[in-house]
Amino acid sequence: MKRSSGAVGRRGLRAGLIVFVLAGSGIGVTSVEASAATACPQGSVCFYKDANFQGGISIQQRLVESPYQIANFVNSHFQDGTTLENQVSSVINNSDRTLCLWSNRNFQGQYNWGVTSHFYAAQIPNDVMTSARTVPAGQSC
Ligand SMILES: [Ca+2]
Repeated sequence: MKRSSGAVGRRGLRAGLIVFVLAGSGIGVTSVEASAATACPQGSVCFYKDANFQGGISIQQRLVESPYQIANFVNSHFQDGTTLENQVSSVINNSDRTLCLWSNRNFQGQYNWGVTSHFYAAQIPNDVMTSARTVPAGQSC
């Protein structure tokens, strides 16, 4: 997945990420939302290898139940067996918690990213995320 300008370069957590859905590759918000709803089960956090929920899915149960975190993506995988580390490009958070992502292991790094409960991000900073955790809705990462 090539990096798309406009979806990267700013730091900080954001709520909802609607701006980045609109700034994606031209796919309408309505169609993205419909496909997202069917692709990621209710209550789950789903990572995708490519933008717009393409290229392979990974559903990470450790983010929606104890320990509610993955300190290093290197040993987590997409369904095709490839590592999550530095590969995630879009995210659906269909859980009741806020999802937080970082570009380095142990919740560190240049990029952090927040995806509100029951929201999605059709494009996040491409191929850099390496750790994640969830917090109760309304709490900061
Ligand atoms: Ca990717």
